[in-house]
Amino acid sequence: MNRPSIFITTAIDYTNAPPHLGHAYEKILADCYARHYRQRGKAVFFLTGVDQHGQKVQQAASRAGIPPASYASQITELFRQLWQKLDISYDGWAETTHPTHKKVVQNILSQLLNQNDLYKAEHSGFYSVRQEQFLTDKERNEKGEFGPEWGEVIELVEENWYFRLSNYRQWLASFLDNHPDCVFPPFRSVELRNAINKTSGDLCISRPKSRLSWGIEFPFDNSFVTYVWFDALINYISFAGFRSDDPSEVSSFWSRWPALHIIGKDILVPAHGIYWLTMLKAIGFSDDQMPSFLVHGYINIAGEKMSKTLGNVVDPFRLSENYGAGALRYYLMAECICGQDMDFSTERLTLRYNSELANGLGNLLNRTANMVRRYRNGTLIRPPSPTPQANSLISQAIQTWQSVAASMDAFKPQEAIASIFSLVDSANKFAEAESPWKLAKDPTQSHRLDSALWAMALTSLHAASLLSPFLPNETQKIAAQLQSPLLTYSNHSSSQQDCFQFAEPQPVFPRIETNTTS
Ligand code: ME8
Repeated sequence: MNRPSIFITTAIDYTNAPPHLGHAYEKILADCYARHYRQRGKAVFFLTGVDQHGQKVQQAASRAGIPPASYASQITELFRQLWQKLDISYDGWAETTHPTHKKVVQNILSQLLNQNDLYKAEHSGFYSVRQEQFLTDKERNEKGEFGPEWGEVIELVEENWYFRLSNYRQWLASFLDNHPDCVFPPFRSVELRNAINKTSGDLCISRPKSRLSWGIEFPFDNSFVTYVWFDALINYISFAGFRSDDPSEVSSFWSRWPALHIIGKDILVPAHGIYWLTMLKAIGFSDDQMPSFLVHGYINIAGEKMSKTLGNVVDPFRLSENYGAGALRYYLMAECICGQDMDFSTERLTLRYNSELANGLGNLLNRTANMVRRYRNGTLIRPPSPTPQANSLISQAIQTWQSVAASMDAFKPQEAIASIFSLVDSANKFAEAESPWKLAKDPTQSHRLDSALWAMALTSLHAASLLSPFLPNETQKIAAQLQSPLLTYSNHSSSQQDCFQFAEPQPVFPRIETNTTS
């Protein structure tokens, strides 16, 4: 990540149902990255939002007996509230019903028509009336039939607009051969490359208004709306200034682009890896302007996929009410391995929070604050030449910044957190070894006492600063207690800090009692 700016996006979430823990995980992951790169002095543009069109939303609205626009805006509000509760610091917000987005989508459709990348054709096939979709052989059951879940299945002939994806298939295959690193983790890149070999044909990108009205109208054929994916993917550029009427917005767009898209494993193939890359190529983006993908795994519950049918969908509002947004953010980032599925458990959340935050960092901070107040009246002056033991702890703190940056760049946030906690551990062990409470009894040990307390206070500040992308709220409280601003990558090693003035100690990480329910 040597670029001076970074453009992070997440998938925009369907507004057909309220947010679940999987949505929260993706946004927290992206937010930790956005905050981490801001701390490294990069110009970050973090875009997220909601996918408001399409059949799923139209169907959910009709079940609720309200117009799709009202339904989508109610669910949109829930997403916005959740991101606020979870301290998600996005810079751009995408709502696909926004007129600016609609204009960009229509503009792209017209461009593709003019360059002969679109054509109209008839398709005949089996169609599920209940699910309102064409069925393929993949939907047949073991008996080779369309099961009762599809309701009445009829043969239907329908005219639609198609995007000449097949014109770009060869390009996509060689692009991926030359840029396998554009997808992380590597096995997902292989999965995408294999999928390209199996794809054929073009992409149907319209739906007749007679069966789906909730979408963006074709600018040159008003009896059709745009297929939801063709509409939704464009959010990544339409809400970042691409083809804006304002030239300064357009130049900001090009200073941000290409994006790092953070998406779940279910939407790499075919949506992002095939549709989006070929769409960008057709619009005119060069190979150097292609985005990259961080593909995360799923949050499962007791080994099972979260689903309404299983009744195991975890409500992130309730979790953050019961445990606090910080505990949830911390646990998800400390335990996830980017790219792999993760089993969610409130027991693990409680265990990690209590042992690492309450007992680890919380304890370091409390004992430091209490001793500085007791032995130094709350004010600690930097000793001119700290003891070698204190210096060694301080050097570890300074080195941790590099390990954290390297782990984050390698998409290993769990390793970044582990190196911060090895620093906290060292500081607590240092406290035991130095035993400032014993040094305080002997006036000849005054310099050693100052050194020990100084190293502990400074390490608390380093650890809190390094953790701030993960725990923005709690680490601000630590900074307030140390009466000292959090450090950044540009000032951590040359900090001119020469004094700590401790405020009244407040427990920043109160223990979670194990009888709290999820
Ligand atoms: O796919 N664990 O929306 P969506 C982790 N609107 N992540 C999960 C998850 C889980 N259990 N379940 C879903 C859409 N996700 C489209 C995206 S982008 C132009 C349009 C992730 O609400 C999922 O992988 O179904 C996706 O990245 C995001 O949540 C939104 O899913």
